[in-house]
Amino acid sequence: MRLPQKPIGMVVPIMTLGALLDQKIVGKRDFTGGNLKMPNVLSSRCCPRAWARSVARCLSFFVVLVAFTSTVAAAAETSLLTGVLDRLDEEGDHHGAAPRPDTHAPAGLMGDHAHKTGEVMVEYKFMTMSMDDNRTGTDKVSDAGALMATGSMGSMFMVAGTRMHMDMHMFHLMYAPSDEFTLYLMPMWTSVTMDHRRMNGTRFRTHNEGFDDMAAGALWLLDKDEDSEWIANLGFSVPTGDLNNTTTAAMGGMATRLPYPMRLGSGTFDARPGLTWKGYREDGGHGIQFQADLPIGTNYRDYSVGNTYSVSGWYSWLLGERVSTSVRFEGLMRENFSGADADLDPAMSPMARTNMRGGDSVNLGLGLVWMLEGGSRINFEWVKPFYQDLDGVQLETDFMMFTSWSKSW
Ligand SMILES: [Cu+2]
Repeated sequence: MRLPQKPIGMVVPIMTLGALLDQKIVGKRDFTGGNLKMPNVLSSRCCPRAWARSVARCLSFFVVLVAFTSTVAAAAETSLLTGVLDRLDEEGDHHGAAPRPDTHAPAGLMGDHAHKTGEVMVEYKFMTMSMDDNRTGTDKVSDAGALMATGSMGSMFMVAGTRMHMDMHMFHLMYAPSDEFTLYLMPMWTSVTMDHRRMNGTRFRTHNEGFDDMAAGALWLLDKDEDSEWIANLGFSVPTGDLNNTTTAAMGGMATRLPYPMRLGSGTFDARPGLTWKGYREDGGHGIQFQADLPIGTNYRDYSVGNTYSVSGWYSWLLGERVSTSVRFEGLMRENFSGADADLDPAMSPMARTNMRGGDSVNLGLGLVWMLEGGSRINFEWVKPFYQDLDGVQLETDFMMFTSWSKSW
């Protein structure tokens, strides 16, 4: 009875992955050798790129559709066979001797689980992200090529970023006043280091760190039956991150404002609504999550970061009572900023351009959850973008890694 469902759930995403990888290889070109005939990255996209973008969008939605249909099929199937969540309740998700590891989603997601009345959870989550080389649209460009991709009639940028490394330390606190609502608070500390190249070939490094915007909200358990649950995330962020930090490395000792990608937050209150559906099988779990980040109004530096939308579908397998592993596909859409910080000169660097902030990506995540003695969890996920289409010139993401330790009581 289970047999037909499982191959469909696995094979189609793998085929889709193959198609996307092919597309990326075909689309890859390198702009080296001082060729000034760069495509105008600000004008409407050329046909192959527009085609690639629509294909990627179709494929990412196809992945989600497949994940959705396979999870619904699995839910229909397992509800006939078992009451997995009933057994969870009997065992006690957080109180029992052997709770399932996979009631938490892969580590790259949050807002994915609710707690029972009176429960408290503490979590420390560490995220590291590495970005190397620039990309315009789906094409890689050299460091020199990134300086030329201005789009404004032959002039070049003075500076472009060549590499960025970001670490985030997240302290996650959850408390459930009732079975229906779980409240959460998540202060974050961000550290960013970026390497740059100037037009004359010289290089320099800048660094910024401090509190990022703080996430908070309530998770609302909309519905729960014996082996599936719906959770709405009534989330928001508080602008605790500083946008004013400066560097003296760029302009020979003179303090200049750090550009958009190195700033510690949006500067606005953001609405962060989300919706998660999770289902459980005897041998694992699966789920879908939609999550948005919508800045409200304009910040004190006269701009507004772009809306962000993500959709994830994942599938997990129990490898034993204490360990589960997962595969996740994520489609991520970032819009460009509006307004502009008057202290940043958009002719200086692509990182000072509000119209070079958006882009789409499709990511693959491989995860592992490990329940320790005493009921705490280690949750790990490695995330690799395999398709990126970026507006203007921007650093491309090479990988992200999430590691967390959590315990509830
Ligand atoms: Cu929790």
